[in-house]
Amino acid sequence: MSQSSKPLLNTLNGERQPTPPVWMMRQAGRHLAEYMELRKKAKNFLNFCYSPDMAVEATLQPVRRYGMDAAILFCDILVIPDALGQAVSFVTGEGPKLEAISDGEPLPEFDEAMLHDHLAPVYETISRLSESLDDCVTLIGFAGAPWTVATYMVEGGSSRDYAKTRSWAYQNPDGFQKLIDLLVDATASYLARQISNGAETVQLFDSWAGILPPDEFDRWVIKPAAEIVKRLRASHGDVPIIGFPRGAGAQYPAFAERSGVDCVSLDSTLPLDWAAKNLPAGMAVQGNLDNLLLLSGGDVMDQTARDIIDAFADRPHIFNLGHGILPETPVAHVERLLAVVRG
Ligand code: 1CP
Repeated sequence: MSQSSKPLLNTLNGERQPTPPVWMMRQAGRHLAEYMELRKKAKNFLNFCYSPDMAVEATLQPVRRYGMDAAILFCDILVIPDALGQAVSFVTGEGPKLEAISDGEPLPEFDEAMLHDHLAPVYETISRLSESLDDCVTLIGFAGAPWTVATYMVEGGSSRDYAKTRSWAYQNPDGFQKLIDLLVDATASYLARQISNGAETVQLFDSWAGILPPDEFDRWVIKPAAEIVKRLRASHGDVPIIGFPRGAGAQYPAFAERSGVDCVSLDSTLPLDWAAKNLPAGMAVQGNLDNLLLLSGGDVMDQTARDIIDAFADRPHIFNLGHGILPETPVAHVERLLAVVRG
């Protein structure tokens, strides 16, 4: 296998690197002063996502400041409901707001041409990034996984217990399946277009996968991911895919074996020795420092980072957090963590 000049892409392709490549989920935005400056110029958050000039700049900020091995597209998982016609707004301090949909109401139509038309600025952002990034940096595209995006569409925003979504899925699984199928179609098509515009890998964020019992996890998390992977393999067989079923716990190995992804992103709750032993041998993993430990910093952070690197010493490993970087995280802690990881 020929090595590219990109350590992160090589890792995803199964080639373990002497030093784990590193990036951090939600590295763009949130904790950077230069992001907050840029954010002031946008009319609202979605407008920011749909403005290639600003989105390119936000994507590049953490790469410039820290020399991360990857740039992740600056966008949000909720552009999919927005593009499907379920208007999304972000209220500062309150999170996303959508007009909730429920069982019995007609679902949005899937009109592929309309979807791509709406998301054209995102593709423009990706193609500009792909031309401007340094040779050693990997460009990551992403989308929310159907289950996680469905929770926002059904709850109308963030939720503590996802009761409406879970009730719908229990009471009328065939009806709920139609919503998931719609999201599989939209997400697969969206990711394929990100790849054809220059994304070198894509990550599927299933942030709320961890609340589902095993049968539900299989139907609403593993199967939709497997279908998206299958479609991307058909159109772009050589592009590696990262899956992040956050909170999946004991169900991580089943996801790793059956979704078809090339790499699983691990949250911080997994015991390292258990994960190293129970995930398929040789499979690439990404993770998994607690984002609060990065915020806290200090010797415990350094030691935990070394333990993570040691635990995955015999497989391809990308160093990352177990969930997104928190807004209050000091830049100095990120710098220190990078120094530890890179020796
Ligand atoms: O006003 C602002 O600046 C909005 C804050 C913000 C930002 C910077 C939101 C609102 N989204 C984003 C960007 C974003 N979101 C990225 C871009 C790249 C990066 O920051 O590095 C990515 C990858 C996401 C993904 C995302 N959005 C997820 C999955 C990952 C995760 O953290 O679990 C989820 C669940 C969302 C939904 C979302 N977007 C924003 C908010 C406040 C929320 C709700 C979160 C919740 O329900 O807890």
